[in-house]
Parts: sequence; structure tokens; C-alpha cells
Amino acid sequence: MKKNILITGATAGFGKATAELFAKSGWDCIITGRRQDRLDALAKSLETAYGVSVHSLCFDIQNRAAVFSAIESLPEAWQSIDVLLNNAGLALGRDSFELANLDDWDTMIDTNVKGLMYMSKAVLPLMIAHKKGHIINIGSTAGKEVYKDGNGYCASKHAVDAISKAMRIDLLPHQIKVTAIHPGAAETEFSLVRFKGDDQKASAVYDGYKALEAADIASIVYYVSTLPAHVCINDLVVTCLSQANSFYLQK
Ligand code: NDP
Ligand code: 8X3
Repeated sequence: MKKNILITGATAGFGKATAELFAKSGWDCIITGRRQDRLDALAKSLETAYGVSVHSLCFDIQNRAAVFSAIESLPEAWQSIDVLLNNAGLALGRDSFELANLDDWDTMIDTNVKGLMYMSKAVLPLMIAHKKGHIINIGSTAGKEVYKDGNGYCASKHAVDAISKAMRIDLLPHQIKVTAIHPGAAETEFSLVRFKGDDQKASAVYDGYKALEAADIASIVYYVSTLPAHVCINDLVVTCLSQANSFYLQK
């Protein structure tokens, strides 16, 4: 039977690469993000290239009402969701705690933590009703070790780690899988967003080594999503060969 995946943050990076891989493999996709033009272009290209159905939902994941109304708006044919990929997220700034920007903290917590919780809470009743489901949360190595000047972002990703563990316990009676994937440095729009459009600072993050690519994460999401029904990968840390953890990166 045809399967579908709901991907938050499908307009760039990991989310877009995941939509491409799943569509190529015959899955229907629900793609979300705030940039309607990118959603439209992606939907069109996936439908044309792979003959799958794509449904897009444009909303800001920080907005609780928008999250719930987006999910409530799903036509019945789309309400049986096999996989929810909680991927939308960002880092903003890299400053010492006393210098960090309060609005940046709010945005990271509202997006990476509260947005992920709202999405899960909105989708779960559908999964429970259909007696199946898999929630995959994108954490980070920043959710495993705290690094200097990472304060707000590291806090938000440690929260994703904790929320994933909590969900796994609480959802046991419903037989819903919960997987957390924690990538290290990956070359996407992530650093451009973090450094607020400063191209030089962003590209310096990836200088001197081969970072992960968005397609690497997509293939891991696909792998964990296609295991036998009784198998669940709970927690997975993935870095490029040049990175050991948040602290050690060989350039
Ligand atoms: P990108 O910046 O390339 O993509 C981020 C995606 O998140 C975009 O599609 C963006 O869509 C969406 N997004 C951001 N804020 C919101 C919002 N408020 N509402 C809805 N969608 C939103 O980054 P990545 O692909 O690298 O990041 C994806 C996830 O992976 C994030 O959670 C990030 O923290 C995590 N991660 C990234 C790593 C890296 O090194 N790249 C490593 C470890 C984890 P739009 O702007 O259209 O709303
Ligand atoms: C992204 C990886 O090292 O910039 O989550 O925090 S890092």
C-alpha cells in the first residue's frame, strides 16, 4: 500500500532532500514551510518527476493555532500519516550567554522545541486513530554536548533529545515509533540562517573538510522509516568522517 510522510521544513536542506528521496521511492508527501513559492516549486517538480501526490501546507511552526489548523485542514485522503519528520528548525547567532540576543533565544525555543511539540500533538490523534505511525525528530550533536557560544541552540536541541525520550515512553501503548536523529555539521542553508545572511561566516563553517550533505540525512531518514514494523531505531548520532562530536572537528 502507498505510504506517506509529512515533512516540516521541506523548503530547504534536510527536509527538501528527504521529500525528494521519499517521492523518488514512491511515497506521497505532505511538505511544509513558510515559503509558499518554494513549496509550490517542490510540489510541482516531485509530482512531475515521480508521479506521486504532494500536498503542501504553508505555515509558521511557531504559531500554535496555525499548526493545528493546518493539520485540521488535511483532506481525509491525507489523514493517514505513516511518518512525521519533525525537521523544521534553526540556529540564530553564536554568542556568549551574556551577549546572546533574547529574540534569537525566543525564536529557537519557539521553533525547535515548541513547534516540534505542537506538530507532534496535532498529528498524534491521526496516528492513534489509524493505529500506526512513526515520529522522527531531528535533534543535533548540539543536543548531546553543549559547546561554547551555543547556549540557546544547544538548549533547544537538548530539549529535542528529552522530548524524544519522553514521547517514546508515553507512546508505547499506541505502538508509535519514535526515532531521534542527531546530525553533526551538514552543509545546508543552516549556517546562512544562523549568521543572518553573512555568506563568508557561513561558508567558513564548512571550509577544510567534507561536511555531511542533506542527502545523507535523507537516506538515514529513509532507512529508519523502512525497517520491519517491529524494529525501531531509537537514537542515532551521525557526523561526517572529520567530526567526532561537538568539540572535535578535523579541518
Ligand atoms: P535549512 O535552513 O536548510 O532548512 C531549515 C528548514 O526549516 C527550512 O525548510 C525552513 O523553511 C524550516 N523552518 C525554519 N523555521 C521555520 C518555522 N518557523 N516554521 C516553519 N518552517 C520553518 O537547515 P537544515 O536543513 O540544515 O536544518 C533542518 C534541521 O536540522 C533543523 O532542525 C536543524 O536544527 C537541524 N540540524 C542541522 C544541522 C546542520 O549542520 N545543517 C546539524 C544538526 C541538526 P522556511 O524558511 O520556508 O519556513
Ligand atoms: C547543527 C550542528 O554543530 O552547528 O545542529 O550545532 S552545530
